[in-house]
Amino acid sequence: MAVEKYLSSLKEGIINLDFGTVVNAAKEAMAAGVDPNATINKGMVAGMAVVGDKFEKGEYFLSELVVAAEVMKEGVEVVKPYLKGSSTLGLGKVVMATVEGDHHDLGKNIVTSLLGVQGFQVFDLGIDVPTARIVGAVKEHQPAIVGMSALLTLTMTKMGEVIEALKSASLREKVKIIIGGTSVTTEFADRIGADHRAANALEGVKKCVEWVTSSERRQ
Ligand code: B12
Repeated sequence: MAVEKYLSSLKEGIINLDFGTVVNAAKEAMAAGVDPNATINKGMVAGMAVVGDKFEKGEYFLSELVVAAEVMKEGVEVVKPYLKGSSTLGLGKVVMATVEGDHHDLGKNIVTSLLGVQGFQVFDLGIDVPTARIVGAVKEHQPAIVGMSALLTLTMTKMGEVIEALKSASLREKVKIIIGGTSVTTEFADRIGADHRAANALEGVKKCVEWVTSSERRQ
């Protein structure tokens, strides 16, 4: 089967909320040696974008979003072991969280997996994480990088709150801050004083590697 065929099965499987199609297409794609990053991004994430559009148009309801997310999680689980990296490098620590009020974690989980295989030690605080907990984790783990995810316009502002709290705790200068999520823009990142807004997981991970392997490294 051509690569496009697997990717379109994955995309359609997510759109149709079809666990079987997605899990089988993911397994077959891995067996055929398809790039795992493409499998996630050009297959499943592409399908999820359509699900989001359908939700916006009122064609899908919250229940469909919930199922689509579960289908995607199962698909990503199949692909995870095939994500390759240089995990022996020991690139440093990253504290990662979806900010308070926000329950979206598919993107954050992909970033966390990719950072892990790349050689970072990731402390994933999960979803709906209060600002104080993120600051506490930075104090405790002393990471080189803090990653935050938010998909709701309403919760994005929490990222700025975290940055202000890190400043108050005299921790801001000790970390690089990367943020991501569909509604997050570069202008927003600049406004709140983040170091980088990632367009997608791969680009974000590349930036993290660049930070810790360049002279900019802060620890
Ligand atoms: C799946 C989904 C859900 C699922 C989430 C399940 C889960 N476990 O994550 C559920 C059903 C729970 C959900 C709930 C809601 N959702 Co919702 N959801 C979506 C949907 C369809 C897909 C999001 C997704 O997972 N995409 C796939 C992942 C892989 O993409 P991603 O998150 O963008 O991540 C990528 C990049 O952004 C980046 N990235 C993300 N974070 C980070 C962080 C770092 C550090 C880095 C480097 C990179 C990075 O890397 C990832 C991979 O490349 C989007 C639509 C959309 N187009 O985004 C709506 C969407 C985000 N939801 C929306 C809404 C409104 C809601 C609800 C309020 C609905 C309701 N009425 O209750 C609730 C809010 C719940 C809450 N408190 O958080 C709106 C948000 C509108 C807005 N601008 O505020 C959207 C845009 C839908 C829409 N078009 O209206 N949702």
